[in-house]
Amino acid sequence: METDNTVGSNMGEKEDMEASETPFDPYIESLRQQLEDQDPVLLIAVIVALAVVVITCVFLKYFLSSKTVRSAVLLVGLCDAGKTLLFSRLLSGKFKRTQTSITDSSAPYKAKNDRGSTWTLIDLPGHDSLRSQYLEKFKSSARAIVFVVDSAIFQKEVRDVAEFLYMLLTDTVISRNAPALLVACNKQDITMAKSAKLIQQQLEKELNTLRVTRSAALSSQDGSVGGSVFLGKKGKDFEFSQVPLKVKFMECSARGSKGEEGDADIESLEKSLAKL
Ligand SMILES: Nc1nc2c(ncn2[C@@H]2O[C@H](COP(=O)(O)OP(=O)(O)O)[C@@H](O)[C@H]2O)c(=O)[nH]1
Ligand SMILES: [Mg+2]
Repeated sequence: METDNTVGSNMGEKEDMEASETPFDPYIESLRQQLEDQDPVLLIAVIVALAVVVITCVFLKYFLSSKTVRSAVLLVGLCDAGKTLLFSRLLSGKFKRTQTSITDSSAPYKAKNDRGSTWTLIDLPGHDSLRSQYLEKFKSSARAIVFVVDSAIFQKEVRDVAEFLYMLLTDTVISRNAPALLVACNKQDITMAKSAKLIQQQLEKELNTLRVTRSAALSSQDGSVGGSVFLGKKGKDFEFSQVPLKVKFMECSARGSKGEEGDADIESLEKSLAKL
């Protein structure tokens, strides 16, 4: 009797153990039964719906991120055009003595509009040897390019300015993204300064000649330079309206008419930055 009891209780324990090892078995079994009973069409529909949700999420993320990535406003131009002073004026309104920049500096810039958009303002060094290297780094994130021109000595620099612009306008990445190109004709406080209209006309003329010489150089080099787009429309004199970028010429003075203590005259630039 005693032994029977022990055997019985042992078997009971064994059963308990088996049951506790897989406590979900009955549920999984019934779930599988239900799924088998169900219409396979419904199952496919559920899977398709899930896939659509996942794909939408991926697309949204890609779309939103590609929009947020392009939030940089680049300050470019030749040396001493006034980029660094403009950078400081846009950010704090203050006058700052500047030194030739050899590296880039960036800061968040709050546009003066109701939306309160914030762009990353980037001051690029203008020196020949560093120019393309920094441009390469930032061009794909550019929402706008502020091209600063020294209007006071423009006549002397017109060729260099045109060459710099040619490089920007024939860049594949820049033409594809088509950021706004704001040409800031700076130093208008100086009496010798050329007007924005005159600067635009002279640059169009210079770019027109540059295009002829450059494409001649390209074809004689069996076109292996590649990677650049044709400037403007073939068979037509070059005009800024022909490029995919929205180009706007404006006059400004980072120094301002009242000198170092006064405010800068940069309203037109600020207005354009607010509309980006
Ligand atoms: N008169 C005048 N001088 C300016 C103006 N903007 C910049 N400058 C001066 O031009 C020089 C070069 O300016 P900077 O900002 O360093 O040029 P960057 O090389 O393009 O960064 C500095 O001495 C500035 O004070 C301006 O609107 N008017
Ligand atoms: Mg500088």
